[in-house]
Amino acid sequence: MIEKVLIANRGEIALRIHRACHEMGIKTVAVHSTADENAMHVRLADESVCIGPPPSPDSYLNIPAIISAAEITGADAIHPGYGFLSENAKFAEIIEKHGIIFIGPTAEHINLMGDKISAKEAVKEAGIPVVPGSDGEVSNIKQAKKIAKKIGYPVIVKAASGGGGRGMKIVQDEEALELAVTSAQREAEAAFGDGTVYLEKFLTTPRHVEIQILADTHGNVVHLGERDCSLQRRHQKVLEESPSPALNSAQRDEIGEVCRKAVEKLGYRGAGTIEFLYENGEFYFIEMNTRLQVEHPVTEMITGIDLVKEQIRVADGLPLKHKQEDVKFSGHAIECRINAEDPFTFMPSPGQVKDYHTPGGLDVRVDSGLYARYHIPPHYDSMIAKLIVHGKTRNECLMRLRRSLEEYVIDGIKTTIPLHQKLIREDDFINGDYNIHWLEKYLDSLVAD
Ligand code: MV4
Repeated sequence: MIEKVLIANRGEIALRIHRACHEMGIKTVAVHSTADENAMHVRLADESVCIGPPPSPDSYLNIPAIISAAEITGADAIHPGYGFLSENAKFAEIIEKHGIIFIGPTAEHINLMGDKISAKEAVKEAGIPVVPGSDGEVSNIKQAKKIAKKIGYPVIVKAASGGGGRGMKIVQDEEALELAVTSAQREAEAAFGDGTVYLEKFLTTPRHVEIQILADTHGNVVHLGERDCSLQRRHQKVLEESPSPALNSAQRDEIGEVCRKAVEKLGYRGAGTIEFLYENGEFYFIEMNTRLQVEHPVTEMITGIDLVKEQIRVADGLPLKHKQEDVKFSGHAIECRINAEDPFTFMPSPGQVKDYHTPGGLDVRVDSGLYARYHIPPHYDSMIAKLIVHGKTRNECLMRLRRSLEEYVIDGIKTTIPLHQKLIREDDFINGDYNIHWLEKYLDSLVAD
């Protein structure tokens, strides 16, 4: 039985995992860099180990230091959170070689989904609809031209080892194809040490809709509906919601069931997210994430299911607590990511938090490691808090979000709270009428005015 979990992360997600552990009677071990000595995740944990200096490669990405910390403290499992080592198959493998449980999928599944070509092939085989494209690597230009002609322009060149928007090139016509393929190959080789690229039809105005799944080691799989994550800037999500304003419950049940069956076929375990582009009523798979995601609370708020507890249970070999027919979707949830940044230029704004007051009341959740007088270190991601609000309807959720954003006081630094306050008052947002390009166009229009 898992009795002590080492949390290989920092910030709000480390707290989130700590909370699930303590509610399950599990002890926690925090690891931290020297920049995080006074961080909330260290203060809350039962034990803590310093694993290195501030730069992530020397601390939060330092595998030997983290394994040593687990051995010294006698942790029997490691939760990687998101980012850092969460999708590092080697890390998962080394952990298990040391007789420690990795709270996540197998190294094989992480590898399979880490390569975007093998991921696409595997999920297509398992019945998930994918974006039309090259069905594998494109290596020569003659083949690329033939495929592009068949699927029709515009097309997009993607790196097999990319993901999250890195290493992509949009191509409008045959004339531009050769340069796009060769430069994409060269850039992918330089960035990922793997120059493999593939081709897809470029969808011009899709939404980003992702399906949350949970699987145990007894063959049980459930889907927990979707999240709409279309509001993003430079591939960083800004606000997420569930359900998607674009889907009805029949569409949700249909794509959810397709994903559930596919994950069952793949023999996957743990939490996972299947990312789709959604355009003209059709779903097109792009990637699968093999980790807990930043935006998982919106799913928790509408299902009442604690995703981190379920992750720990299945890692311990226990069956999922819920069958698909037990999963009920209730109301609407929205998450605002709050960053220590200028709300309109997005310039990072680390520094000391002065006054601090969080919103509260019914159906309001704040996931954050902030406290008054805390110094936000400059070395890490600028996301410092997530405000997640639930309502019986989308409108109630929006009204509650407005008043919660008004209540939230984070003095001493710039935050993206003013952006959220403005954004959620826009007609397009209120109407749910947005796609993956909406936010960047909106931000451009603010500068132009
Ligand atoms: C696409 C696409 C259009 N067509 N693929 C960007 C992140 C990576 N996960 C995949 N991405 C895209 N792939 C095809 N065939 C447009 C994007 C894309 C995007 C996707 C989701 C959320 C925001 C985005 C912003 C720009 C481009």
